[in-house]
Amino acid sequence: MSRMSVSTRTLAIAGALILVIIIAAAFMLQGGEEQPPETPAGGEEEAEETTPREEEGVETLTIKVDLTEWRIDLDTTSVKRGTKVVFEVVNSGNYVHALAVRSPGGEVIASTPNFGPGGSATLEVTFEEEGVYILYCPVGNHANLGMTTEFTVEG
Ligand SMILES: [Cu+2]
Repeated sequence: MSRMSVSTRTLAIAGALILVIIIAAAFMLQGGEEQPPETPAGGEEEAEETTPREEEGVETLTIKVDLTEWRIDLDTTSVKRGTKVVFEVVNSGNYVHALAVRSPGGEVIASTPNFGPGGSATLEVTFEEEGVYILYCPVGNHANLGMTTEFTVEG
């Protein structure tokens, strides 16, 4: 009886061990599969591309213009096509003057009002067309007296 008993107990223990191992293995397998895939919260907020907007590539350039008898002096005499120019015009002469801009096609595309000695005016022109423009004083015969100068727009 005692032999049988030992044998039975051994079997029971062995069976229990095997069961434990199987259960343990099952848990381990399950545990390995159950690892939740990490969903990074930061994945949604994609960095917005902050490329500085150069609006249509328009460049602005300030050019000083001096009007006197009988000449026009510019501190810059050429720009690239598409440039927006702000002419800061000063009358340093003794007569009333003004500044006008004539396109290569002969059209007057911009002009300041007439203004007196010591006065100043601002004229904004965006030069879309390539070519040689004329800047001149439209007052009286001032242009004929010398108040005229070329202004080049390069392509
Ligand atoms: Cu003039």
